Amino acid sequence: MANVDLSVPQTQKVAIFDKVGGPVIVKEAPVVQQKDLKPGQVLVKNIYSGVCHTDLHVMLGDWPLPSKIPCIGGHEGAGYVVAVGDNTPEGLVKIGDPVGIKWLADSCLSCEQCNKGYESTCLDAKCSGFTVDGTYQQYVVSYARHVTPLPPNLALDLAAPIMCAGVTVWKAIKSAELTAGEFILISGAGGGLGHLAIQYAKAIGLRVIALDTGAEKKALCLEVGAEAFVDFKESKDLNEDIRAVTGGLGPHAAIVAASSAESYEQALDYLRNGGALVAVGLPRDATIRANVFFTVLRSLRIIGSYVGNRADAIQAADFAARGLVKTTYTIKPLDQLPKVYEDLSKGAITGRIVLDMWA
Ligand code: 8ID
Ligand code: ZN
Repeated sequence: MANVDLSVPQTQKVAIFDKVGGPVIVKEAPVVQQKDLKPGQVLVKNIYSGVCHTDLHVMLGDWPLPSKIPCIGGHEGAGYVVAVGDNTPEGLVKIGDPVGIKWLADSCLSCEQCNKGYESTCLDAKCSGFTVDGTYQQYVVSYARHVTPLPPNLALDLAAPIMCAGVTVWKAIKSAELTAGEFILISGAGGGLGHLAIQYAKAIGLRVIALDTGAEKKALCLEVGAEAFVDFKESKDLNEDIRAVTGGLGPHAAIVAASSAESYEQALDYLRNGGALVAVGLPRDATIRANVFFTVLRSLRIIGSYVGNRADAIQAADFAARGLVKTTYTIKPLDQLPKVYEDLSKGAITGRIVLDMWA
């Protein structure tokens, strides 16, 4: 943290949209000052933010739930605490701490869902870049009890994408309840979530099959640990090609982390009996069609997995700090965000884009 200026200026750069569909505009805006923070809130000087496809869905109004308007998107932040609200409980954070800001900005921590560890389904959950302003700004108001303490040896540009892509796929993989040596298929494997999912799965001894398209994504997937790559655009018979690379029976689980509705279409077909479909990708107007007879007779499991809790985030960051998981990313300045959205919508981004909030 050497030489980081922890003072709080009056104004900052933000990327904001004020109607569904955009445009996203980069402009100067006020910084919330310490005296205006509520108890429990912290101000984070944000250094990097990953760009998740979720932010694009939010801006386009792809989902049945609308975001706040106007909205500053972003939920993969990494930076330093620069102010803490008066009467915030002691011991959670202090000025200068490196912290991550995830999608789940806050939850009540006292309801049944929170007590069981399902913090993301708390009815009082606040979501960065959706129901509260997010990380496409230089100074973010977040919540002391939910920011992620970052390992001091994890560089902030590597930490940022872990705060959504990393924690989400780590939780999703755990939800499938597999054993080392079993096959897991990652759909959307060359994207931000997918290429990290390959690495978390490999790190716990799973055998990974990557599903995506194009030579660049294939190269990345194989480089980060997939045993085989199936190209969903080239394949004449997806079901057969996936079964073939898993010794005939299909994977024990499929994490669907693609942003298209089509990616859900055949997922139940290519699973092994007893297999788990873990739904992660959130395309517009998508449905999982499950034949009841075969779901029962093949004992298939269909699991929805939504980000992760505080412990999942700490675990996910720990894998990254130990070098077991490393995001492949390109750094861009904040004012490039509209172009990044354009590329994301075309499926033209391999790995992640990380925005340098100060470039
Ligand atoms: O908590 C959650 N469930 C959660 C958290 C974070 C993100 C869900 N998400 C959702 C996002 O909202 C988005 O819908 O996961 C999805 C993927 O996010 P991302 O990784 O940030 O998106 P990306 O980098 O654009 O990667 C998507 C990949 O999917 C591939 C694309 O080629 C791209 O590499 N893909 C597509 I589009 N269709 C495919 C298909 N039919 C496919 N891969 C395989 N089969
Ligand atoms: Zn995300």
